[in-house]
Amino acid sequence: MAFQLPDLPYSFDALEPNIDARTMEIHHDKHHAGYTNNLNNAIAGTELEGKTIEQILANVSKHSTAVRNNGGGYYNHNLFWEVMSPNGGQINGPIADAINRDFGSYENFKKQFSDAAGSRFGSGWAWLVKDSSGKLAIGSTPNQDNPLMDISDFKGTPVLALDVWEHAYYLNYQNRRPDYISAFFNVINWDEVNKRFAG
Ligand code: MN3
Repeated sequence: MAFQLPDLPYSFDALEPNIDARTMEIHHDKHHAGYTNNLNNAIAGTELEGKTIEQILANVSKHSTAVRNNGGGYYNHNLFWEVMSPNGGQINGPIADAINRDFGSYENFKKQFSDAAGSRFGSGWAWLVKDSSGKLAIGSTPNQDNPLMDISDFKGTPVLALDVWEHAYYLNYQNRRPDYISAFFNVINWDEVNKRFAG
């Protein structure tokens, strides 16, 4: 069974004005679709057919660059769409307590996450992850790498992710990555983050 491009859980314009409809359309229908197709092409006829994306990423060092880049791109965008919502932005639930415990305050968390996203040189992702004890950490990865990959020097179970590739913001924000990062906090789907934190 090949990997499937998931539908966006909301309309292209649902996240406006924080993320514009045209960016969302191209990002999902072209970029994410491309990673999905290229991943399927890269694993076709290999031992990786039938494995879960998590199994593939956990041993990605053994596979081709195409599997690393497109497997990461497939997983990362699946997560990214889910952790945003037009009704997002209001932190609540157990993740709020864990953020206070591990970062001191929501404002400190926001600053550290924004710094990780802003200082990632070139293309990549910022992450909030948990370890096996539930402790949270913030970091970033280059390109389409992610914290599930055995080759990553930043590891953990992702609970929140932000795409800082230029394709994620350039139409609306041009070079102003900090403004895009700031707007992201208005659309974070904390209900979904809580689910991933509990899972
Ligand atoms: Mn992207």
